[in-house]
Parts: sequence; structure tokens; C-alpha cells
Amino acid sequence: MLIIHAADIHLDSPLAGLASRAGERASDLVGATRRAFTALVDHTIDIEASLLLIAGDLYDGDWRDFSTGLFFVSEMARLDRAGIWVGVIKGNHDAENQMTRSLTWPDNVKVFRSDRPETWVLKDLGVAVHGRSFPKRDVTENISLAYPDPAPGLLNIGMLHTAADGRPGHALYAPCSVPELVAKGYDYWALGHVHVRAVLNENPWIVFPGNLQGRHANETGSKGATVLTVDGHEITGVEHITLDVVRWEHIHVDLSGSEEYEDALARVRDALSDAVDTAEGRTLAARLTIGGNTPLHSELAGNLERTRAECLGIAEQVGGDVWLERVVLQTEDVAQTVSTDADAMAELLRTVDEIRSSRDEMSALRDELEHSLTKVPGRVRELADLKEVDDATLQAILEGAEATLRHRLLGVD
Ligand SMILES: [Mn+2]
Repeated sequence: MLIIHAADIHLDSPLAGLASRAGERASDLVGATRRAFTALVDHTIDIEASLLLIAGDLYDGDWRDFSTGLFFVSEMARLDRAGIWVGVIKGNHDAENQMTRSLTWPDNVKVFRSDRPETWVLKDLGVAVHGRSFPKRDVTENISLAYPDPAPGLLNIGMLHTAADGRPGHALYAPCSVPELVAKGYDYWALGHVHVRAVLNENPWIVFPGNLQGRHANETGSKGATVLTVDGHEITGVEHITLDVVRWEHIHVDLSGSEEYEDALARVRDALSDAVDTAEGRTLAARLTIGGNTPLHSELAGNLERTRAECLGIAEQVGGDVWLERVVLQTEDVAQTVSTDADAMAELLRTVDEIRSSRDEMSALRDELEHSLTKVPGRVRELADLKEVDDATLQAILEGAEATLRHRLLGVD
């Protein structure tokens, strides 16, 4: 028997901030969560799994209309026709009190109650599933402690939306420890909430499958679900399967020692081409960072618009379906930095260094920038990725300004 464990589907997640930058790609990206979910249902049917478990955050939040729910109904109906059961718990994003709309699900779908943990016994499968939905977004107590004892003679699975003992970037909801989960005596803990796949324990299994589809540039790499192979009441295999339809990656290109513009472009092409191979035919959404110590620095940084356009041009040529979410230039030119100290250039570089190393100067710069930005329409700020002037953005702006000035001063004129 096969059981599929998925979590953090975030159906119809709006990919905030991204849609406006993505232009004509936007609908492709926004539709990715649905297409990945369809791939999950296809796979569940193809391998003739008996049970699909969804461990919270099936929805990204309250539905804007009924289309999200109707999509889910149609996918569940396909599983119903194939005789496949589905167990769902609600997480922080789709907690009971976050949802103002609801629909009646097909009979094969079991949604766990939110006021206390309960056990769902699937006699024919020899499985007992224990679970509890989030009643509200911020569940801060350890709800695993009240989960029922294992049912004797059955395979026992606990479904829990939790940050476990804390994971970077994830709110500490329903905290619990691995020893506490182990002590419950279940065979498998089907966790959700943490978007990076993680196997916390193997005997018994305690697994975060990760989210089904990356939603932004910080959710990189292969995404999917976990397949359990069950023999009698014993789990004999736990395997990650890839189901994402858009692959997010951070691509780093090192231009150290590169002296010719054509060579720099060739390195970018190689890196993009490798990433396309890794994406195996999926749309590749990539954040491209170009770094390293190179005499090309001033040329690249001095004309960022061209640098960016060259990268977009390469992306069009590498063979796959590639969208560059952002091009980040982090090159430097050490040789130039230590150049003569008697001229205007040295004065300029010193001034920039002084600003950079002074907390007061940096905060004055930030204030000035933020003041100027108040005159820019919100949508334009979003497009320019300047909604928030954080430290990294400020540094990047300063470096860009330095490179531009340097390029102008050293330029052929
Ligand atoms: Mn969550």
C-alpha cells in the first residue's frame, strides 16, 4: 500500500510583489500552485495510492471567491472516483477562523476538527490517522501533547502543522520536540508548515515534505511530496517525489579573473544552461547573482541596464523556459580600489567608504532615499523592488552609485 504525504500547497498563493515584475509571466507563476496540485493528484492516481494526507496550509488564506474551493472539489472528485481517501488538517494560513467561505467536500475527504485532536480510522486500510486543525492562525501551545494514544493493531499516523522545535523563517506555531513526538508511539508523523523538506527522525518517521511548489526566489530547488510504502502495518519506504512545475533557483556566477566582456557572458550562459538542465523541462525562475573580482566591474556596474539586458538575452537563448526574477551585480575590482590616492577618484572612493562605514551617514542616506521614494508611486517602487530600503538594498544602491561614478570618471570621454 502507498500513502502520499504533502503539505503547504498554498493554493492560489498570489506571489505578492512578484506578479507586477513578472509581466506576461505572472499568470504562469500564479497558476503554478494549481498545476503542481494537479500533478500531485495525477501521481496519487497513477501509483494507485490508497490515501493522500495534506498536513496544513492547503490554502494560502481566505478565498477571494469560490474558484479556489471549486478547483479543490474537482481534484478531490477525481480521487474519489479512483477510490482514494484524503485527510486534511488546517494550518496557520487556512485556520478555521481565517476562512469566511466554505464548500461541501466529496465524501472521500476528511477534514479534522479544530477544537481537539481526533482519530480517523480507515479499517479497510488498517490505518488510524490522528490529527487536529488550527482553530486560529497563531496556535502557540503544544497541541501534540493531547493527541490520542496509538490504536492497537493499526498503522498509526499523526498529522500536525507545527514549527517543531523552531525553523528559521517559520513562525513558531504549535511547537513540539522530536522526543515528544517519538514518545507518542505512532509509526509516522506527517508534519507541515516548514517549507524545506526535512526528515527529523526515522524510527519512527517524522517528516516535513516541504511545500509542493516554490512560491518565490527564497523557496529554491526541487519541491514535492513524500511517498510512504506500507507493508502490513510497517512502513518499509519513505521517498521524496518531485512535483513542482516552476523551479526556483539562485544562480551564482563568479567572474573572478574574467577580463573580456564576451568571456563574462559565456560564464553567465554556462551557469544558466546548467540550471536549465537541473530544472528538467520545468519553467526556471531564477535570481542571478554575478560576483567576483574582475576588471570588468566598472563596465558591468557602470551600465547596469545593459548588463541586465545581456543576461535576459542569454536567458532567451539557453534552450529552456527561463525567467530571470532579478539580476544582482556584486562584482568588485580590487585593482581599482587600491589605485592612486592623489586624484579626484581617490577622493570619491574615500567619500563612499566613509559613508559606508558610518552608521550615521548610512542612516542619513536611508532617510534621504526614503524621503525621495515617497514621491514615487507604490507600483513603481514595487517594480523597482524598492518597497523597503533594507540594509542590503542600501548597500547595493551605494555600490551601484560608486561604480557608475567610477565608470563615468574613467570612461573614454
Ligand atoms: Mn504554515
